[in-house]
Amino acid sequence: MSVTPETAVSYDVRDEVAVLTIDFPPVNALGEPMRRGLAMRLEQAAEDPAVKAIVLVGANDRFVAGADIREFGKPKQGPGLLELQLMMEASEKPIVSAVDGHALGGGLELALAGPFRVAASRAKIGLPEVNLGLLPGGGGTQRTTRIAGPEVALDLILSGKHISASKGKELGLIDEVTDGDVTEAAVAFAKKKAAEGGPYPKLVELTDKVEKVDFAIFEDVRKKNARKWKGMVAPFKIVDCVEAACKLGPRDGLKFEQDAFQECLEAPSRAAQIHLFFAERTAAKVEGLSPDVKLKKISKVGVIGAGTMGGGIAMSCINAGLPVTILEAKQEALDAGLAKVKGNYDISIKRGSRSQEQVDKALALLTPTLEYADLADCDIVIEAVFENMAIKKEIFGKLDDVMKPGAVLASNTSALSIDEIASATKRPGDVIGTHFFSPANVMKLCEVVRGDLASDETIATAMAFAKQIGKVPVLAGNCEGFIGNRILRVYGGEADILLEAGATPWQIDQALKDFGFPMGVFLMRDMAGLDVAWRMRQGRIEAGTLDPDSPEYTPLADRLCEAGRFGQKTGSGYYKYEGRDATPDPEIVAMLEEISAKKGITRRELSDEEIVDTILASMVNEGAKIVEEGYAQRTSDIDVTYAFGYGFPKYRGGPMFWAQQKGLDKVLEIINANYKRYGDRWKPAKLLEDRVAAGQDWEGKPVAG
Ligand code: 3H9
Repeated sequence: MSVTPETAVSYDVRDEVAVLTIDFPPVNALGEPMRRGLAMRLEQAAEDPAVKAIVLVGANDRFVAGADIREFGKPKQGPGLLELQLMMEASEKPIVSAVDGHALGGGLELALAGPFRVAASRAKIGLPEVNLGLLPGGGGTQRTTRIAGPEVALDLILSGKHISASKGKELGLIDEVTDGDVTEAAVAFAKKKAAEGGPYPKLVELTDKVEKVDFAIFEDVRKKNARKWKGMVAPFKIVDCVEAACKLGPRDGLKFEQDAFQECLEAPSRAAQIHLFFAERTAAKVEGLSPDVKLKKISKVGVIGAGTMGGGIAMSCINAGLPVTILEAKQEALDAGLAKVKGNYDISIKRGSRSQEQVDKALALLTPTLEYADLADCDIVIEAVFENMAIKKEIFGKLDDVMKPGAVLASNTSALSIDEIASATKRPGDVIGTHFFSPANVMKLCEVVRGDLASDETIATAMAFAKQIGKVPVLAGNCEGFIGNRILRVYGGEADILLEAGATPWQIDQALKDFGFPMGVFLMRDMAGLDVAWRMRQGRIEAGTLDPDSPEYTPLADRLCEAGRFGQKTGSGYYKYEGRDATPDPEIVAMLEEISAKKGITRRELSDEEIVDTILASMVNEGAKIVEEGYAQRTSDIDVTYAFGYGFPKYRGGPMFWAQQKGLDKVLEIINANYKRYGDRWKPAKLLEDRVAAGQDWEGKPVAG
């Protein structure tokens, strides 16, 4: 059934109060029919002689999730949010917003345009526009500052966090919180206000919180975050707007905010972040599953291994309220793992990100054990021991013996074949990879790796479970390195080649940092330690799967390890270290000159642009191959993987989106130039060639111009 303004907002009079119910699935966003409907109903209520007050409520227990993000970048139709807000401010009848579920972004701004808000105690409110490369453009920066003061406004709007109704009340954003039916409470509240009589407050005109402001706070925030916000537009504009709320009158402040909103709308980072918003939600969807697939209910989790990964995975689960039994082979390892988990929680208490009460509640859900039998009733068990196939197979054999039928058996492997792990059980359909990223309690990405025999139920359940514990799931096929590490290996290799061509580790790292990565390739390797990869290379050389005499073999990392330079932990690697501080080391340049000379390479100056383009083009080409080979469902899944697991700057939307913004044809040119220079490993992905030949973007839509 198509949505019309009449159905998007319905009208009902209860006890002299007009109840306007917004029903615009899925999340009651401020889309065109809804805005038209609301304008129409506000007028109807204003003119209705039987009505003394107005209540705005959202259907299906949710208020309004903000502007309709699908409309950004399209021509505006119908009344805008600002027009609705003017109508609400001008209303002679008191308007009460009844907030349940979420009031976010433009949704909260809508509620703040009226004089009063009653919220259900479970409701959450927030101004999360910054996560979309935007700022609250419906008066949010002005009203929040005037209601709660600039410090609160900066914290709320720059973090984009959702806060509880009771916190909202504490800040003055909510008038009343109820455990009962929010519409009933709002109707009663509205009747009371109508009986008391007007004029009703206009929140944008409040002054006491913007009167004695220390203006130094704005410069402090800008300075403190200058590095973190590099390349972004919205956070700086948010600070400007909150400052403007303290300096300008209410109407000028609103105008200032609208101009700043427009600038954010036009910035490329807005398109990138909105791309990621939808990409994240699309990534959770699995194509081709049987329509009657049923999710298995996950209410108890087992984790095998209490090391860094196991502990982090367990924390993610208990933070989400799921009981976890964590198993180790030896008591000392179990004790050390639990101590680490507690230590992590202590840090979060000190930082103020969690309360003692929340931590106690989470830790009460964690049960340590040394016995496999104690895992028997878990709905999912996640193995997180070190990467050794024989050990993993032994563990999965034991799990096969003890776990209840239908339990999901997951491995956190980052490199080993899920099919081979599954072969150790008599129930390969229940086996799946859940590859978390370190620190697992913080990092959002979870690659769900489907083996050939994984059942539809297991796949769907693992994807839903990842969401349940607050992760961003991406489905990957069982290829070497899955999605993320397969691409990492390719672009790490290209970075090594660039060193031999004439670059230095610090030039490459700085170029990547300037692009927006939190850290460059070589600093990251130094932090992780170079010795493990060295041993793996030696193993592969001995096994004959890696040829150290091939011209493509880049020996610098071996030279470093032979010299005992294992990275930060030994005081030197690609850099020299004083504690954690890295400095460039001329010895590395000498080593590189020798390596290049031996290979007959004349070292040359490389521009930062060439470095970034080469590294990114290699990521894009590999990403396209992964999609083409069916190991990822779609190109936007590559973006989600990189933005949520590998530090790719979110305001650039991910590597595949970057390629699209640069022009797929331009990226293909870079790939072809390298193909000519280096040969096969740069062979262009067919998917990319096909899209360029057809003048299409990744989704097959025609490219404008
Ligand atoms: C803004 O308000 C600007 C103003 O300041 C200025 C105006 C002048 N629009 O997340 P879910 C879709 S900017 C359109 O899986 P949940 C979503 O794509 C906005 N669509 O559900 C998905 O579609 P599909 C500020 C939206 O229950 C479906 O709804 N607001 C929007 O896990 C379900 O989404 C925000 O940033 C939207 N605004 O979480 C809030 N929101 O089923 C953004 C969602 O086809 N939204 N969809 O894949 C959220 O944070 C979450 O969706 C929410 C629900 C918490 C509401």
